[in-house]
Amino acid sequence: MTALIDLRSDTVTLPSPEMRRAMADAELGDDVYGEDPTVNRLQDLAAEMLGKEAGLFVTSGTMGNLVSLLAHAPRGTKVILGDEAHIFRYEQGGAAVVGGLVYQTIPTNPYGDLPIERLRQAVQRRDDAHEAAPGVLCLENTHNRCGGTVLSLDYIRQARQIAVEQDVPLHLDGARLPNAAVALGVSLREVAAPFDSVQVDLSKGLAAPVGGVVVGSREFIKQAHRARKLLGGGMRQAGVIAAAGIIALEQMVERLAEDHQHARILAGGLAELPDVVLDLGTVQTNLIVFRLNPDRWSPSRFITAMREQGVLLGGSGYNQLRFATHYGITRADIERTLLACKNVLAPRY
Ligand code: TLP
Repeated sequence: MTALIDLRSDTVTLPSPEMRRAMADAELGDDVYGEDPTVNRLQDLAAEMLGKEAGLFVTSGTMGNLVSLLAHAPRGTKVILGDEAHIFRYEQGGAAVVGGLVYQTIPTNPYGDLPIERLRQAVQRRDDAHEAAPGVLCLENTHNRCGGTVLSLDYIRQARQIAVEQDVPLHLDGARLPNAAVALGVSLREVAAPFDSVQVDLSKGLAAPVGGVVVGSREFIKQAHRARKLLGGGMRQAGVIAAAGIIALEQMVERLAEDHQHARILAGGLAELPDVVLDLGTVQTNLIVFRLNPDRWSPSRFITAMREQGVLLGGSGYNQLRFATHYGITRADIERTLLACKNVLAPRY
């Protein structure tokens, strides 16, 4: 019996042998006292690689986004973000629940950017007692529900300009920022530069078992650190997991190119099969988001049929399906996945 090929998410990645060794050997202390040398090293490394003053280790991408929003925006102000943003769709409205913030969504373009004019209107400060004031503007790069699409540096700079004009902080949900940097062929620092704060996940394509980092100015990180404690995110000998995060940043960024290549190969073959609706233009990194002809397939029937062929994939929004390529997936796995898709969608050929 061959093992299942798990393409549900890049979160299923297991730590590399180097990570496991680093975890076993990590120097530890109590991080609530700021005394875990490995956590401190990870935070400094992340800040350096992303070109910001300071960093903070967090338990997850969700916590990274939430502490950022809480640190930036006073109660009663608006979180302005896309209607397909992970923060809006998948994080339980945490900023409203915990921080008394109001979400204002903007329709998302198919490749994950938000129309610039809508963005300008949303962040406009008006002297009007009816309205909640803008608190923070959020972008997502790469964009999960749009299929791992990458925001251009030019677009990000335009958004930056608008945020600066209105004095509204700009936050990036950069859960997959390293994928964006590799796809653009630039450094992490360049993608992060226009943002006041960035959260980057270590446990997705970079394959660490747990956690993410938030980076920004020293003052911002001070506030984010307070918010992390409020949320119960003050971990003690957290260096055990931070050690894997260091390896993730040092060793696992460049190899994302391989995941992107695997995604292109898989998407190219998939798009040729009957009943598949897939815009290959969206396949810019490691995610493939597609639909099937709804007259012939429900997403759950396809997921079940693929499982019987030994391949796991997931849903991604209404009637959409998703494959995610990642560390541990080989070219042979991609060929096997394509064969499984053919067996399910075009059994006669
Ligand atoms: N995304 C997960 C699921 O929650 C959908 C996945 O499998 O893709 N921002 C973005 C853009 C994300 O894709 C995710 C996770 C998060 C934030 C949250 O990260 P975690 O799961 O670490 O809280």
